[in-house]
Amino acid sequence: MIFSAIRKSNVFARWLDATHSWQRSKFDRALSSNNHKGGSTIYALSSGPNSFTGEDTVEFQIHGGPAVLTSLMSALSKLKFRLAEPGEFTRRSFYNNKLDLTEIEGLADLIHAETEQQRRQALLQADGSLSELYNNWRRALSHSLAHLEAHIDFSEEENIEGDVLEKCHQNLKDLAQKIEDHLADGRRGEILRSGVRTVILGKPNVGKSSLLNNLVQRNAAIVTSVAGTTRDIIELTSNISGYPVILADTAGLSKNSEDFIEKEGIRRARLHAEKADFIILVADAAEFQKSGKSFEEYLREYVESLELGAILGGGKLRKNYVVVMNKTDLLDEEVKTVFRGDNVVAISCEMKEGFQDLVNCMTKSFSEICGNPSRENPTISQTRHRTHLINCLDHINNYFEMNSKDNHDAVIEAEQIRRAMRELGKITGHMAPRDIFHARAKRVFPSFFQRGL
Ligand SMILES: Nc1nc2c(ncn2[C@@H]2O[C@H](COP(=O)(O)OP(=O)(O)O)[C@@H](O)[C@H]2O)c(=O)[nH]1
Ligand SMILES: [Mg+2]
Repeated sequence: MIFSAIRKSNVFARWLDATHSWQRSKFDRALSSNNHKGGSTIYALSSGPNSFTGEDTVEFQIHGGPAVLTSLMSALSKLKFRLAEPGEFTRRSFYNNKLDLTEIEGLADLIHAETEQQRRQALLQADGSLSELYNNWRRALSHSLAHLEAHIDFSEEENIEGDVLEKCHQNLKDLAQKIEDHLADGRRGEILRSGVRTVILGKPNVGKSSLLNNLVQRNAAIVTSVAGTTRDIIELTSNISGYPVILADTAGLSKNSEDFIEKEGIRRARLHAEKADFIILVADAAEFQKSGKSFEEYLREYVESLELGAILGGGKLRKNYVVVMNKTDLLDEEVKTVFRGDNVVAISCEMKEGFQDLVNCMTKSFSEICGNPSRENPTISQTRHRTHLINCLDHINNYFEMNSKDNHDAVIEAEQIRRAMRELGKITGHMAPRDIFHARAKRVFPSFFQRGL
């Protein structure tokens, strides 16, 4: 149970002595005079500004019975404490400049992280990896803006270096490139945060639902020998090697279905596949054996017959996929060795064989799809960040476009850089104008300070 003090200084001053050291005995007395006998209560004091909120905070460890808790809460409320509102501690740490918005988002993600990889990404963000990156970029913009404004105000005076503008343009170009590279990350952080959307596709009766059940280790989807059993999409979340996965079982893709419901199921399966991050294409190994074709030929014709060419990438399968040859228990021994290829796995749902190979193959792809976030290379984890970064880049590009025209107006151009800064500030929750002032004041006009102007 967490309480926050409403009148911080007044409340805590009573339990601090003249040297600001915490007097537990005084606090004990205050609680007992309000009818709370805590027994063996442990107090942990974090003094501001080094606490989570930046304010003085005390934590209690008490016996967990409801009566002890009620008595403590009642005593505390008489001592002018009240219950914290939801998120109030975090809000206070934001207002006290202890955490910025990206760190708060990271903290929320950390609390909700369900898999190891999500935890790692959230922890990096909560520890300020994204803030550091965006703050550095914001500082770079503010530096350029300061020089641009100095150029506007004083370009005719001699104390402005001639190549200031060129250097400034180069810095802005470098920054725009960095933002572009950061944006072209294949949405890695966002996918890791929300889960890798994985769709199981294939002909009816090849064992798609059996595969789903084996991956989530329960009978989630109905398995029968009747073709067209699965009609709607069945979606389940799972944790595969620390990666969060949203697995979708679909209706078998058959061209000749006359059944209205099955047709609708197929339409939905295709739509889902188009949006998927990863595709598991299931085929019947026994059917391949019967066909007498080479594996490559069979696979090509199978993809064509399902009309998956466009989704999987023009006949050639796109990168984020695995081909699963199911029902290997029905194969002759010598046929089992023909399934070769980086993204091909042979399994038997019936005998529960080959699943380790499948999981290894999926893990390898997921690590590429989700990336490996690090302190040096943090990834965008929210669409909100992406939107502001795109806006920021647009403003920088607008700046160069305006600047390339005849009779351009330097003041209007500079405003684009100010807007670009503001967009980065919106990601971290910082305000831009104060930064511009500091940059102008400290970096560009140090002599004004010396002269006391
Ligand atoms: N022999 C054998 N039969 C399987 C295997 N996997 C699934 N089946 C059978 O194939 C039929 C269709 O399975 P199902 O999972 O419903 O296929 P779906 O239509 O693709 O979802 C069922 O009768 C399953 O018992 C396997 O590995 N070996
Ligand atoms: Mg099915």
